[in-house]
Amino acid sequence: MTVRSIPSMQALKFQRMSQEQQTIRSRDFLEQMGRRRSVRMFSPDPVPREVIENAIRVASLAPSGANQQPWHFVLVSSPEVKRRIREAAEREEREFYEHRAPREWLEALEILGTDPNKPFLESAPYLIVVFALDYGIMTGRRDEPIKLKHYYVSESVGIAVGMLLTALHLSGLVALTHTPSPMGFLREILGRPKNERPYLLIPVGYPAEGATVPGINKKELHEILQVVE
Ligand code: IYR
Repeated sequence: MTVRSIPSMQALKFQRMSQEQQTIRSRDFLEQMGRRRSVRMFSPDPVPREVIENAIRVASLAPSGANQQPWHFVLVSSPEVKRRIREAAEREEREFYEHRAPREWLEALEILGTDPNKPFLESAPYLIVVFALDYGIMTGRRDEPIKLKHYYVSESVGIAVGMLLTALHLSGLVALTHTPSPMGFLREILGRPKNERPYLLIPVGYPAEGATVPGINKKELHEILQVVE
């Protein structure tokens, strides 16, 4: 990115729907999204690369603080790099489950049945690694690098990931938001610069034959919504 310029205002492209159409669309979308699940058992079947790239394009359309788009995505399909990521993640996860995690945290995780083994990091055909950029690096007039502070980074990247997960689901894929902690190894393995903080590791693909998921429920609307009229 080079020195910024200020864009002019332009007409919004927006088409109003009838209320009937809005209702039908919203119900259909709700029903489709109700089938989204976090999946930990992947088939190694390949996925069309364009489908993943389009989902990342959708993520890139997310709103962000001052439109700074403080994200970077790395798409990994190399078996060798996936193996290195799995090894490093399992090393951290073993430490987490055996030493670092307080009992209260392990108890909260019991409903998911997770453990330090992360075979999905190799079996999923793609890993999308999401980085959050706390600052950007611009090029000055004399080609010198200038740090540009970013605003609302976690909010912006969180929204982009929400849109990414939605796009992947609606494209017929399954995914997992995985957070081995700490995730610094991702920056090293993938050779990303210091201003990029690993944010999430998202295996993507098709579910394995006979895949299972935890029998968990979402809260009802009345539990999460208060209406003020
Ligand atoms: N990162 C660990 C533990 C874990 C933590 C939470 I909070 C989860 O929702 C799921 C897992 C793991 O991936 O196993």
